[in-house]
Amino acid sequence: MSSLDRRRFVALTAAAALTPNLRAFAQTAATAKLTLHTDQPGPTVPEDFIGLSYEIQQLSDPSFFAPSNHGLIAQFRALAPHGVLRLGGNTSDVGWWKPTPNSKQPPLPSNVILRTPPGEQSPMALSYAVTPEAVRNLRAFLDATDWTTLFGINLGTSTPQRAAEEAIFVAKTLGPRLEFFQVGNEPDGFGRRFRDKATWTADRYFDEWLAAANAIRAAVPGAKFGLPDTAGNPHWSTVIADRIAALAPQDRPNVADVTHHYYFTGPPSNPKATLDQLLKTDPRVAKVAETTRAAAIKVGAKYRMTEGNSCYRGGKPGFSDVFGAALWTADYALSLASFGYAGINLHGGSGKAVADSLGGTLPGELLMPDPKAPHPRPFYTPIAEIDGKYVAEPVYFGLKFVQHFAGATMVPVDFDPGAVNATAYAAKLPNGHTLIAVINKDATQSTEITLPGRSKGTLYRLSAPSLTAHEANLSNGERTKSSTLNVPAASAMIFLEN
Ligand code: BDP
Repeated sequence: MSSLDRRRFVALTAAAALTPNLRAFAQTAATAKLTLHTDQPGPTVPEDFIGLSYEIQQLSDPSFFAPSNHGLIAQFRALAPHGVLRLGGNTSDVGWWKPTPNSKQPPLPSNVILRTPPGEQSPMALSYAVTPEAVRNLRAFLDATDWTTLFGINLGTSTPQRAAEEAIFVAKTLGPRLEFFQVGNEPDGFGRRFRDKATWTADRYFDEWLAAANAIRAAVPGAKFGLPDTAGNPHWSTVIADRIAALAPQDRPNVADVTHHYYFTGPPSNPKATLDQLLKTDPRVAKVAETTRAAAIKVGAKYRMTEGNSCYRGGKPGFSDVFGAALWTADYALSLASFGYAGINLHGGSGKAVADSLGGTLPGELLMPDPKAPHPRPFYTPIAEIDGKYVAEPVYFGLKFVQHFAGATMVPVDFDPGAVNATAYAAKLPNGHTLIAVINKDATQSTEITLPGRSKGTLYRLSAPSLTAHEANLSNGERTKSSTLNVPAASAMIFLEN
């Protein structure tokens, strides 16, 4: 089936499942109450808030992030005019820097205790080289997209000296396109693959990280860093912030961002991975935000969610790749904006790179009746490669929806949607115009809000035939003069006063 055929097929099957939505339209919408606290401005959403996360193993194919990859460049540009590409993932701790064609893969350092998680290929069987050509092409790709990058450096199976050698070339080649280095991916999980679980702690990690960061700083004056890039364990941010704050000012590496990851759930077989659960508000988000923010303030840094998505281990079919995940993305990204995050990077990329990050497979494929049927690989990717084309998936449109808030200052709201599962966010653009987003995650009930005094503007709607449709549509904007806005079940809307 071609990608177009596939789209048409899913659109038709989704249309057949439309009945609950139609029923909702027939009902009178529940009225929601929205109050904006314009006198208490919140955080400003950076212009480069929106980002994507890829396995840095993608660099093993220098033609991927390259100026010749026009289809991918077009998708990046259409998503955000100035986004952030994060390169990392599990593969960043098995890559090695190959400065010349004759360079040989270095031996494993003595502090590595290699483990192979059950059912996976050995981490080192999946190691690969990063070459100068790949980094040069990456620079040209970033120039073509007008994006910047967060560059992952191996901590799990490398040495400070090798980290510094790579960093010199990367910093020189990427220039202003490099935001910062991220040394080590999800170090809180190193006990599974690279270190002795019994003795591996946040302090041990920080000692190793500092040795690598200091080697990089000595070689690249002005180098900036993001850390700890943890999978879970938000208290690791507290530990590293205390350790950094205790260093003499001249000994402190320049920390740009305190970083962490977030997956709503996982693995794909987890019974919690249902749209119903995904579309509830997860209290963990606010808790992690609070801890991360406190750590960032302590070290004078920003904070960013550098890798995340709906379901770890590559995502789940019918969950990560459907419209429900787009509504989740819009809601989650706007909640991070209102908590003052510098940005969000949803994880994705090529099936091979993400499968390799997981020891060689995408377990979600085992849940498909026919794994050979065309599908996004990995399931959660914002941009899929299907039949040789780069296809924007539902979560991509969730991010694009939130891109409307770039540069705006969040305005706290009180929102009472009654019995409807909906959320709302507001902001003010630098020109003083108000933006309001309502995300109606309810599968059956529509909601209606009244906008006193702000009725002229443009509406952007994020919609699909149903929560389980394999598609999303983001409208280009329609004029409105009505002070009552109806947000149908399973859809989202932005009102832009103008
Ligand atoms: C994260 C890893 C990334 C994986 C992802 C996943 O950093 O490399 O691809 O989870 O499990 O833990 O999908």
